Amino acid sequence: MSVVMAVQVSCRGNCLALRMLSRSVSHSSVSVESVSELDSHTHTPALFSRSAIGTFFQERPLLTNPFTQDALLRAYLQRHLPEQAVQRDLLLFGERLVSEIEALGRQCELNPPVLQRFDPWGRRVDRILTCDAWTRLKHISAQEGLVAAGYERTYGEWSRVYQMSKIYLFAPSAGLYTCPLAMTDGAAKVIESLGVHSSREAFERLTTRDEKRFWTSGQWMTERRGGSDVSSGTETVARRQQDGWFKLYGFKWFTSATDADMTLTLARITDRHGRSTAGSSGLSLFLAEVWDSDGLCNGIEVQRLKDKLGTRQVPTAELLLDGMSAQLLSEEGRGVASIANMLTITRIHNTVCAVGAMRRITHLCREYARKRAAFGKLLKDHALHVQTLSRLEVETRAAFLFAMEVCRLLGREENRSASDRDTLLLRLLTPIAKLYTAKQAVSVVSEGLESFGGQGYIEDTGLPSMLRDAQVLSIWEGTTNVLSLDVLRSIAKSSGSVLQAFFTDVTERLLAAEASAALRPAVTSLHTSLSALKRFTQTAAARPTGALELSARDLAYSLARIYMGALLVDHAAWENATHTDIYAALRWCDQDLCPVVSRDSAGCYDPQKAAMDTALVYDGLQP
Ligand code: UCC
Repeated sequence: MSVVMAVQVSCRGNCLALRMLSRSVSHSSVSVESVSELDSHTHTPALFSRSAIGTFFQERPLLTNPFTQDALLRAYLQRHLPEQAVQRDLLLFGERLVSEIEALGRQCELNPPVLQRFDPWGRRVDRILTCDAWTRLKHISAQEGLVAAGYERTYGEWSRVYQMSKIYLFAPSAGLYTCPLAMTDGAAKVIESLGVHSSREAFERLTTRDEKRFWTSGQWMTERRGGSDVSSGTETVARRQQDGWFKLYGFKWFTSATDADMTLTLARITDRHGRSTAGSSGLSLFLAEVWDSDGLCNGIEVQRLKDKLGTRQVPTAELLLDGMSAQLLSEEGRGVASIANMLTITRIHNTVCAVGAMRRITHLCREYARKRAAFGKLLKDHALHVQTLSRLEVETRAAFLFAMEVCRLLGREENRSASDRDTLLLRLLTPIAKLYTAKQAVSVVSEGLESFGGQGYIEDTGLPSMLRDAQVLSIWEGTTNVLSLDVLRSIAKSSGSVLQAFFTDVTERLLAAEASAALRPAVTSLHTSLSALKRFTQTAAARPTGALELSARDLAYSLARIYMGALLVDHAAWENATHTDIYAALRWCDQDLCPVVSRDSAGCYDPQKAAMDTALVYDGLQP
């Protein structure tokens, strides 16, 4: 059928549908199906007609001010940061998210970046072209102080909570602009902690609210040999120049938000014979501006942009560094330890963005359930449906409190008000929060999409991109297993002090909540799990080689679940807590809070089981 015919048929169909609507309205006992359309010539029932489309359209879930909708965020701030100025700023920011930012984020999804390799006259330019909305989001990020607020420290030790509350609200509307912001924040943190005088201008630009001066930073760590094993995977070399600067040569396999103004990257400094040191101790940290004053790459060839499952809004590129001019930022050979500060910040951003995604989908789901009817009533009146949403809510609340606690600890450290215990907890909890909330985000967003039925699978609702974008959260900035091993690293490096801090902190929170009879089942369950975990960790050192590594992921999960339980209980024991706060704490503690002990009892960390795991995985594999 031609397009014209299709339009004509469609118009006729619409007229018929209108006629039928008036009939079905005036004779309400007559259903649309029973007045089935008769072909006007043959008087036979038509198998399909325009009228069959009907007049019903599902209402879309509306996004309203995400700050005013968020009971837990508001209660948390009321408890810890009840500043009028913060409330006002978040309220206005919430309005701006709905009226302006949400649409920009969507435009970024629909207009992904492209690589312009040559100019019209054949000159190699390697420009990464992003849409106007992406640029606008950069300006808004500066104006709103999304990085700056972390460094202005207006609210002392609560400054990070304030900043991250904004990132949390921003993330699900921001078309992944949170990615460059995370790295920008991380770069500012590295420069600040190294106190490097020569990069003061860079620091000032990364942390300004002036949109014209604002810079974003990249973080180029990943090379072809591996994104996780940075120490042996980094092949890029740095040749010292006479003026003290360096020229970098190498291949960066994944660089995110490559349109950034500057970047931090690792390379091996060569001696005059071209030799360099292998391993972690051979790596140094460099700062480089990405573009020169003519907008041309600084000794960089963009090989191609990556074609990704999600985060399509973000330009992610493969780069050949062919003499990139850079300045040494860290001490020689201290690259990994120096960039670890950046990893802490980007992992915290990752956590906050994961919670932001969970919060957005839970809000959309509950909104939709008030509008969508099935089986004769609204979804919100189906107990099973609401039970499912309530479980998502519990996950989101636990994740929110965890994320905010890590931000609070970071704020205390930066405000120089952190106790030794705070510092130890920050080191231990950062990788745990990142790895656990990333997994939660994928599962909560996926379940959330399901609650929209088929609509959750339809691209132009904007819902599928939420799932695609959530999937990266457990990959970049350290996969779940790499971070689980980082938890072991933090335990080993502190000779177990991070665990002591953990046990003391959880115990104190539980003791403070013991007076509440309503919370007793949760508190008891947490005490039991905590004791079991303590026993496990006390015997861990005596286990056969390899057993500890096998338990690393379950250990991280156990630490996460117990800590999140303690935070939920702590929040629910607050004098202004509500019944829902108590209920959320109880429901969280229904689950196995200490899987490392359950799996240990089942013998999962026995080296013989590792051999069985291998046999199972490779069962049937042909050579
Ligand atoms: O770049 C990427 C994408 C960018 C997009 C960012 C946006 C994210 C936010 C989004 C929001 C929506 S993805 C690439 C990310 N790559 C990684 O995350 C690397 C993963 N690999 C690791 O984390 C590894 O564990 C390494 C590289 C840190 C391990 O290296 P080594 O050399 O094997 O580690 P060592 O030898 O154990 O540690 C070297 C030093 C030690 O300090 P010293 O020398 O003083 O003893 C460690 O204590 O580094 C220190 N260190 C740390 N310090 C290692 N890890 C840490 C840590 N986590 N915290 C503090």
